[in-house]
Amino acid sequence: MVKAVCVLSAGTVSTVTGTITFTQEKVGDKTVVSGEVKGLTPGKHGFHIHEFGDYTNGCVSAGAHFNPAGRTHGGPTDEERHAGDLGNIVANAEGVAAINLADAHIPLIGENSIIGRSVVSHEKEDDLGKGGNEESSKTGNAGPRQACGVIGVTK
Ligand SMILES: [Cu+2]
Ligand SMILES: [Zn+2]
Repeated sequence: MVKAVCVLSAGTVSTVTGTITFTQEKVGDKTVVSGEVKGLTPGKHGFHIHEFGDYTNGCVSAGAHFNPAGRTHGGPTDEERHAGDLGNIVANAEGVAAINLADAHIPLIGENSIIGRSVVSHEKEDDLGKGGNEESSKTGNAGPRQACGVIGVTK
C-alpha cells in the first residue's frame, strides 16, 4: 500500500485550506481520496490534480491539469478527461467540503504516479468540459486557483 498526503494552502490569495489523503493498495487499484477543504464559498468548486509540484509563484506554478494521456478536459466519469480531472467538491453552508472518492486515473504507483504533483482547489464550478467554449475543454472554466499543495509520500 502507498499513502500520500497533500496540505492545501492559499498563500495570500484566499482563506481556503485543507488536507487530502490518498491511498492505493496495489497496482491497478483505484486511488482512494479523502479529506476536507475549508474556507470555501458554499457550492461547487473545481478540484484537480495539476502537473507540477511547484509553488514558486504560488498555485499558478502548478501548471495545467495532469494529463499524461493527452486528452481534453472532462469530468471524472467521462472517458475523455484529463487524468487529473476530479470534478467538483461541494462546500456546505459553513464553507466546508468533505471529500471521499475513488478514482482509477490518479495512481500513486508506477509511471503516471501523482506523487510530487499538486492538488488545486478553484474559485468556481468546473463545467466538466460541457461549457461550450474553448476554455471549457482546457480548464472547465473553474477560474482562479484558491489553494494548492504538493502531494507527498507519507506513512
Ligand atoms: Cu485545477
Ligand atoms: Zn482537466
